[in-house]
Amino acid sequence: MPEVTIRPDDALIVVDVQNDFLPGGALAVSEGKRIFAPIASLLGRFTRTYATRDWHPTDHSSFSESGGPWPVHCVRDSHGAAFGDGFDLAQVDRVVDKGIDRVTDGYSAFAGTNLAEDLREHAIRRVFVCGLATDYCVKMTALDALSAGFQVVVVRDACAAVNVNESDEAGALEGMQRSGAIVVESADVRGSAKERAA
Ligand code: VGL
Ligand code: ZN
Repeated sequence: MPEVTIRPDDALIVVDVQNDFLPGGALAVSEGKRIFAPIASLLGRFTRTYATRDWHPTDHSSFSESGGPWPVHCVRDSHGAAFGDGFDLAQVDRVVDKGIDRVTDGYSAFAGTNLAEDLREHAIRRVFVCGLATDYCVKMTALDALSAGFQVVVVRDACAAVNVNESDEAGALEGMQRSGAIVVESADVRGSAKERAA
């Protein structure tokens, strides 16, 4: 896999590292815990860092009781919607809430948010995407970033998949690459756009 060096016009987008997507949560990604160390290794190295939150109303259309595919998850202000312990929010410049109205599925960090405008305001041209889940919100965020004209780097080991079907992770990575994203490992991300404390 390729190496990539962080530039001043790069931003980091950490997608949905929330209790409900972590082991013990309502929609747990079984390997969710594995992403904490790779994410920690990325935090603090970007000009600008975003963390998204799935932030649903109690009657969200994606919930099975409303006819959707998922169990109730990430209801706004609930424990399940809170960021997972061990995710260092102090290193995040902006939290982006998504899926806040009843009918938007909210997979993409760009859907119904002003993330694209915020990135442009800060002269960001490339985004590094990581978090949960590779096959839903990470994928849709990466694809929308490409559509909005940003270059996209997906940090594979800093993501984990729901894998409703066993091959969903591979399919998602392939789909993102086919659309123009670069997929790297966190160990192959070099440099920093920020002065780091010694
Ligand atoms: C997600 C399913 C439903 C995700 C969010 O964060 O990938 N998946 N809502
Ligand atoms: Zn959701």
